Amino acid sequence: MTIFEELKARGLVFQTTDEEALKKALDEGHVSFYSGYDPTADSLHLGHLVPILVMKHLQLAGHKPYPLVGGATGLIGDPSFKDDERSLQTKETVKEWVASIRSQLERFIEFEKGDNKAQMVNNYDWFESVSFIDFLRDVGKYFTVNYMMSKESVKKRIETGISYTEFAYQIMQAYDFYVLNQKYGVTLQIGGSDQWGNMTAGTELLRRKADTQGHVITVPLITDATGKKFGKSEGNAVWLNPDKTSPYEMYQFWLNVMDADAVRFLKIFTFLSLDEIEDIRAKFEAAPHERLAQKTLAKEVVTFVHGEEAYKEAVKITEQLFAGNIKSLSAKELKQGLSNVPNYAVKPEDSFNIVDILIAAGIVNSKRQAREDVQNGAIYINGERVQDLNYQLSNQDKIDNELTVIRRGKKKYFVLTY
Ligand code: 629
Repeated sequence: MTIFEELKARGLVFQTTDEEALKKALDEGHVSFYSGYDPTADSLHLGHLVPILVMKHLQLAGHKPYPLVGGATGLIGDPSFKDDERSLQTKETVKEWVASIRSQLERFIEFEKGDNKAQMVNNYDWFESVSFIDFLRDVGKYFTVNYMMSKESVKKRIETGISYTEFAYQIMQAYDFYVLNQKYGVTLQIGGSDQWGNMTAGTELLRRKADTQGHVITVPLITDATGKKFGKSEGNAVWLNPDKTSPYEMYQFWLNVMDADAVRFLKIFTFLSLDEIEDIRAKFEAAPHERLAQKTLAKEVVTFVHGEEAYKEAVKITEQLFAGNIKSLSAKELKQGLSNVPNYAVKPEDSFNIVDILIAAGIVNSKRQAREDVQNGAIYINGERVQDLNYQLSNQDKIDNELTVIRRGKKKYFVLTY
């Protein structure tokens, strides 16, 4: 199987420019390619992972990646399929975000070894010194306003409103493709399907200004089996920065993938061979309740993004929480595993009596209810049932001197911090 056939078979190709020419280029030798990431936040998220994985597949097949951080384009704002104008971030903020995104990208592909090792580029390096006059004369001349307005990605905004700043974005991205072609021989750009308009503006500029054929591959925008946009956990983006989305949370995200999506996602998000995935599919379909596909997905992606240690820790947290073994977990692990449960910061003047603390922490509403719960055996401190109405919380109940876990009933958790 060629790399292009492999990408297609995995569901990683949505659309391409002239397919025959693209296949020929990939078959014939080492293609230098690029894919861009704008600093619109201090971290990448799961939506960015698909083109990163395609970069990795292409690199493994011998092609040379030029991941680009948009130090310049991040100061402008890509309007593609956005309903509203973006608010501009300060230059300092964008600079900080460039640094974080750059160091995230560095972890996913090979930058050290081989003649096709990746090279990071930042479009600020060439936009910084290009003059407005030269840009309009040397780049703007190749684009008619009619062409720029006809892009699906901005069509709606032409009616509802778009600044000249954001409207110019597509020719900035086009110019990047041209610069990377001239400097490094880059002839292929990868991006999500929302990037088609910007990327083909680039091949247009390559053709007209350099008489060169450039290629584009878009990856599909991932949706789940119900057609919903993928990559959100309880309404929030799943970030690649472990301080924003813990490895445990990401692990849970993959574990909870619907059966109907799991095998498709294995092809998209892991590097397991299609044969291995076929094997998993057969076992999974014979015993879906064992969730082999989800578990494999969670293992592969969390290990790829956060490393093996973090993956093992996520499994440990999941298993111990499930078994109610609070004491076998550290405060750090409990904070990951219970990040979504209500938290109460105990005040020095609070009573440490179990009944009082249940009320102070808002775990129950009345003294009567609190007494009843304790007596009925519904209250657990760090996994152990407490039925004594006179129980006083003490230092022994503080895990790592930091927190106490209270459980009410089967699985309602609360955390006390000190
Ligand atoms: C200069 C900037 C370039 C080439 C690309 C770019 C960035 C591009 C963009 N991409 C999205 C982003 O940065 O805005 N104009 O958040 C994002 N991308 C990954 C995928 C995407 C896309 O980083 O292409 O489709 C998400 O899956 O939205 O010379």
